[in-house]
Amino acid sequence: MESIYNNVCSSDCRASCRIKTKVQNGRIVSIQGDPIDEYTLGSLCAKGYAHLQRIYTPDRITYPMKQVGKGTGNARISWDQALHEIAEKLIDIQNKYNSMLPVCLNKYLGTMGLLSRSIEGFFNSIGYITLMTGSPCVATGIDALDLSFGSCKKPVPEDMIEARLILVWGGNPAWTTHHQMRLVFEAREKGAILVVIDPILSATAARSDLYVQIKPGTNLDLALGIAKVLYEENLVDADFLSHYTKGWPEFQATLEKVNLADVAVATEIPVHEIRNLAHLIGNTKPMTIWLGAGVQHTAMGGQSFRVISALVAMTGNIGIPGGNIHYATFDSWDFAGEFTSLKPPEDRCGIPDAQGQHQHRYVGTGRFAELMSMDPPIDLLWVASHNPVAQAPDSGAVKRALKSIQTVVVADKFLTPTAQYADYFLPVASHYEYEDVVISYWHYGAAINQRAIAPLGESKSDFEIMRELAIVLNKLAPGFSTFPVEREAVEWLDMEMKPQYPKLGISDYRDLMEQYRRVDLPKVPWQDKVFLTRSGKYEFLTEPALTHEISSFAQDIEEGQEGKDYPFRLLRIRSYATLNSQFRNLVGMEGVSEKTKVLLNPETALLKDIEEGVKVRVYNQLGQIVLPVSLSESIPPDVVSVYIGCDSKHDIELNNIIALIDTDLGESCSDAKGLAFNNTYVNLARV
Ligand SMILES: Nc1nc2c(c(=O)[nH]1)N[C@H]1C(S)=C(S)[C@@H](COP(=O)(O)OP(=O)(O)OC[C@H]3O[C@@H](n4cnc5c(=O)[nH]c(N)nc54)[C@H](O)[C@@H]3O)O[C@H]1N2
Ligand SMILES: Nc1nc2c(c(=O)[nH]1)N[C@H]1C(S)=C(S)[C@@H](COP(=O)(O)OP(=O)(O)OC[C@H]3O[C@@H](n4cnc5c(=O)[nH]c(N)nc54)[C@H](O)[C@@H]3O)O[C@H]1N2
Ligand SMILES: [Mo]
Repeated sequence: MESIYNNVCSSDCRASCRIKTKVQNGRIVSIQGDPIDEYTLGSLCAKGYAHLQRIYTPDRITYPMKQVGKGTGNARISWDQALHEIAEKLIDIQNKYNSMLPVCLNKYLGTMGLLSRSIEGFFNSIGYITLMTGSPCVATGIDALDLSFGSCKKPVPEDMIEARLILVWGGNPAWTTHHQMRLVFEAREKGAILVVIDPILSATAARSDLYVQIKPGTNLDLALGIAKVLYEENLVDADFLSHYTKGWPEFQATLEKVNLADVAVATEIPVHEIRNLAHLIGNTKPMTIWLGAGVQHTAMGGQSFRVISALVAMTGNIGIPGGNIHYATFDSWDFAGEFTSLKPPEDRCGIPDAQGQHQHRYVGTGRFAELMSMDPPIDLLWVASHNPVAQAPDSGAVKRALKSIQTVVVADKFLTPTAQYADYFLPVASHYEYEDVVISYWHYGAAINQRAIAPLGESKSDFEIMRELAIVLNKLAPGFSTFPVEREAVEWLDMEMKPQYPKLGISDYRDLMEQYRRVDLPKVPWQDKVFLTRSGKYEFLTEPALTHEISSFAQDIEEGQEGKDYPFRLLRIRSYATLNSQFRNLVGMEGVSEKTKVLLNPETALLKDIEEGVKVRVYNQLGQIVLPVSLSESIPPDVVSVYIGCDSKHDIELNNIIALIDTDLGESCSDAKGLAFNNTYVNLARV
C-alpha cells in the first residue's frame, strides 16, 4: 500500500520547507520538496533529503535508557520504569525543599513544532522551576531592532527582488538560507548589486559583486564610518530623518567624533573602500540589509545591529519595497499561549516578583557553571531540543554541571554528547511520526505536519512524554500537576492556532493540508512610518536606548582577547550539510560535506611552521582541540576557522574552547544577554 503525506521540516531554519512523504507498507520510501511551497518551489536542502536516512539510521535510539553512574554506559529500561522513577524524583524534590526550584529546564529549538511547547507547559503545570532562558541565537538581534524600530519586523522574502543593493552583513545565506539565494540571484538579474561584508571569503561572498573583508568584531566601527561619510556628503534622506526619526541630532554629534582614519585602522579596510561602500549605499535605492548571525555573536553585536540599521534609516530605505532589514520576525508566532499560560497548583512557591507573584528562577541559557552554585541547588535537569555539550560555550563547564547534577534527563533521538551525561535518556519521535504545525519566522508560511508513520520502536513525541509523565505524577501524588492530560494533541493544536486562523484565512489548521498559506503580515513593514517605539519614531540613540550608548572603538575585539598569548580569532563555519550539531552522524553525508578541519591562511601556516594536512592543536585558556589543517586564502591571517563537516568517526567538540562571553543586549526580550561565540581567541601549534 502506498500513501503520500504532507510534512514540514521542523528544524531551526528559515525555510521550514514543506515536504511530500511517500509511505509504502508503513515505511517512508521517499521525501521530496512539496511544489505547493511558494518559498522553496518544491526543493529541499541536502539535510532535508537526508531526513530519510536520519529516520532509520541504526544509531537512532528508540527505547528509554538509564545510566546508573554517569559514564558507565546506558542500559535499556521500560517507559514505565523511566516515567515512574522520574516522577518519584520530582515528588521527592517538592517534599524535600517545598519548592520546585531545584528542577531546571534547558530547552531550545531542536524542533520548531508547535506541540513542543508542551514541554514548557508541563513544567508550568508542576511548579516554579529554574528556567534556562534567553537564546544562543536571536536575542541580541531582537533587542537591538526592538530598540530602533520598536519591534522586529521584516519584509516577505520575495521583496528582496525589488532591491537594487543587497548588503549581506555577517551571514552566509548561500549555505544557511539557500532558498533565499534564488531571490538574490533574481534581483541581480534585474541589476541589483550584491555586497558581502565578512572576514571570511564565504560561499556567499564568492558569489558577490563586491566583497568587503572586515576585521572580525569591528562591525560597529565600519557602520559608524559609513554613516559618517553619508552624513558628511549629505547622502541622507532629510525628509525621512526629520519626520520619522528620533535622536538624529545626537547621532550626528556622535558621527562628528568619528575619524575615518581610525575606522580604517580598526576594520583594516582602507579609507577609500569605506568611502566607495558609503557612496554605493547612499546612491543606490532601494537598498536592503541582511543582518546575519556573525555580527550578532560578537560582544557588541546588539549595538552593531543598531548602527547598521541606522544606515537603512539615514538613507530612507525603511517602509519601501526593496528596502528594510531582513532578519526575522516572530509576529508570525502569534499563538494562543495555552501551554505557556498553564499555572501550577496553588501551594507551589517560586521567586516573588515586585507584585508578589511567583515566578520561575531564571538563568541564561549556556550559563551552566551557575547551575552548580544555586540555593536551593539543582537536583534535576531536563534537556530537550538542545545539545548544549556541543553547542553551548565552554563545553567543559557544561559537562561539569551535567556530572554534578543528581538527575539529568535528556529527550532526544540520538545519544548526543549531552545525552552521554544523562541518567535517563528518553527517545523522541521524529516529526514524521506525529501530527504538528510549523510556522516560519522568515516567510510566515504555516504548514501542517501529518503523521506519516507510527513512532519508531518505543519513541514518543515530546508532547506524549510530558502528558504521560503528568499522568504518572498524579497517580503517585494526586493533584501534583495541573496538565490537562485528557486533552488530545489535535485539540491543543486547534487551541494554539485559533488566533492564527483569521490571519491564514482558514477555520481549522487541517485546512493547511493541501493549501499554501502564509500568516497575513505586511509584504513590506513600516509603510506608514509609524514605529512601535515609545516616541513612535525610528530611534537612533534615545530612551530607553540611552543606557546602551555607543562605547569606544574596538571594544568588541578587546572583549575576550587574553593578550598576545592567543592572537587568532576563532570563527566557526556552518556547513551546508549539517545543522548545528545535527546530521554529523549520517555517514552518507560525508560525501557532500568535507570532514571537520581547521582552515588557515597560508601566511599563518608559514608563521607557525604548519603545512596542508598536518594536525594542529588549537588551544586557549579553556582547552584544546586537535584537527587536520587545510590551507585557504579565504581565511584572513588573524583568523582561525573551524569548519564543522560530517565526521562521524572523529567527532570534535569545538565548543570546548569557545569562551562564554555576553553580548551587549538580549535581556529585554529574553531575560538573558546573548552569547558572543565569535569573541574567542586561540593559538596554534603543530602536533
Ligand atoms: N546549513 C545550515 N544552515 C543553517 C544552520 C546550520 O548550522 N547549517 N544553522 C541555522 C541557524 S541556528 C542560524 S542562527 C542561521 C545562521 O545563518 P547566518 O546568519 O547565515 O550565519 P552564519 O552561517 O553563522 O554566518 C556568519 C558569517 O558571519 C561571518 N562573521 C563572523 N564574524 C563576523 C564579524 O565580526 N563581522 C562580519 N561582518 N561577519 C562576521 C562568518 O565568517 C560567517 O561567514 O543558519 C541557520 N541555517
Ligand atoms: N561555536 C559556536 N556555537 C554555536 C553557534 C556558533 O555559531 N558557534 N551557534 C549558536 C546558534 S545560532 C544556535 S541556534 C545554537 C543551536 O544549538 P542547539 O539547539 O543545541 O542545536 P542542534 O545541534 O541543532 O541541537 C538540537 C538537538 O535537538 C534534538 N531534537 C531535534 N528534534 C527534536 C524534538 O522534536 N524533540 C527533542 N526533545 N529533541 C529534538 C536534535 O537531535 C539535537 O540533538 O548553537 C549555538 N552554538
Ligand atoms: Mo541559531
